[in-house]
Amino acid sequence: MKLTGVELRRIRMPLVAPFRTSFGTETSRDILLLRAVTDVAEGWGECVAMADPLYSSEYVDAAADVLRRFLVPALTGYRRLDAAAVGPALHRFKGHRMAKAALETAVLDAELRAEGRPLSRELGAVHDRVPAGVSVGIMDSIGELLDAVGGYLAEGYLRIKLKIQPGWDVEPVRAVRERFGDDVLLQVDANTAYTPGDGPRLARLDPFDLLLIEQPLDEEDLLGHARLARQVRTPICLDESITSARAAADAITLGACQIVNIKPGRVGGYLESRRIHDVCAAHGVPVWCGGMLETGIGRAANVALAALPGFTLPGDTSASDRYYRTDVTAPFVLADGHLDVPTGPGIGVEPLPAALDEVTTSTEWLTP
Ligand code: OSB
Ligand code: MG
Repeated sequence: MKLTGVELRRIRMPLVAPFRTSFGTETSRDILLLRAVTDVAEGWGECVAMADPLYSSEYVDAAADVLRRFLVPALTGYRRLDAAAVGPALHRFKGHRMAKAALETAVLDAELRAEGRPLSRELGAVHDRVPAGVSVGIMDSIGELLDAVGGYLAEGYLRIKLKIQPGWDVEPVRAVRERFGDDVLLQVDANTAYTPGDGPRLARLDPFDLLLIEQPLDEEDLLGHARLARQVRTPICLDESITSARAAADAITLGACQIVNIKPGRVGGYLESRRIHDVCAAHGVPVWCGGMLETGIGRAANVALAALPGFTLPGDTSASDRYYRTDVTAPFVLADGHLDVPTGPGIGVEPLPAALDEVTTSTEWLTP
């Protein structure tokens, strides 16, 4: 396969409701989509970098810049390019995993479409639908939170994740347990908002039987998470800290986590995600698929990944309407608390041209 060029397309997608985390509030997403054009097929990739470097060091303008100046040009001259060659070709450029993931995914989608093979099969999926959880942002009041959680449970979501930060942790968790009972699968995500001295405070969540506490401490603080894991009964799950299969192996060996959130953008793509899945499986560590408020493009690939056997917990793979009034693909809908794994070639979905044009803010054509 030979890469002819890559289109960078920026879209603006208003969220159906503001999404507040310990690092900020999103009301609308500024998203970079990639379309890889090759001699045999075209493929799509969604870059999950956010507008500001608050979740990680990456941000969408930087992703576009590094793709334009370094990553796409590095694929020049490959007469027989395939997705497996993309990682090695980009390896000498440090970091920028979200940008690399988007490029690798677009190439992988083109390759699989040309061969008529679905991404789910390529990755080793064993399910044709995946259980859906939902990530619920920080709210202005407990009443508002209970209304939101009640709505999601009524829709059929099988697991609730509450965003927490100091001052919004024990009370919201207690309120959700009191209102909706002990059977609800419930977990929390701090996005690094706590400090190593917060062990006793986080141990106050133990009585609520949470599935996990996600990323309480700084992303670089593996030792701190290992110490914290000895102070709390609730399992620790890492998100921001897990940037590669090696990081996952290190964190598990150190005792810094008992569960891993796999986000393909954060780790450089779906091929590295599968390696993390395999490392975790070898250690008996459950994994689940995280999300970055993706459109249907990124969601399709995440759902394929979430169908691998080690994904034993429901992911942040919610239906399209949890995020956007109109998606750029046919919407993912919740059926009996699950999303169907796409069965078509590649990622199995395509942007709807009119819907895509409606939200496009700019396009740029890059030749390698
Ligand atoms: O930490 O998992 C996170 C959204 C944006 C950035 C970071 C995170 C999230 C979510 C939402 O929790 C996941 C989703 O529904 O896509
Ligand atoms: Mg998280």
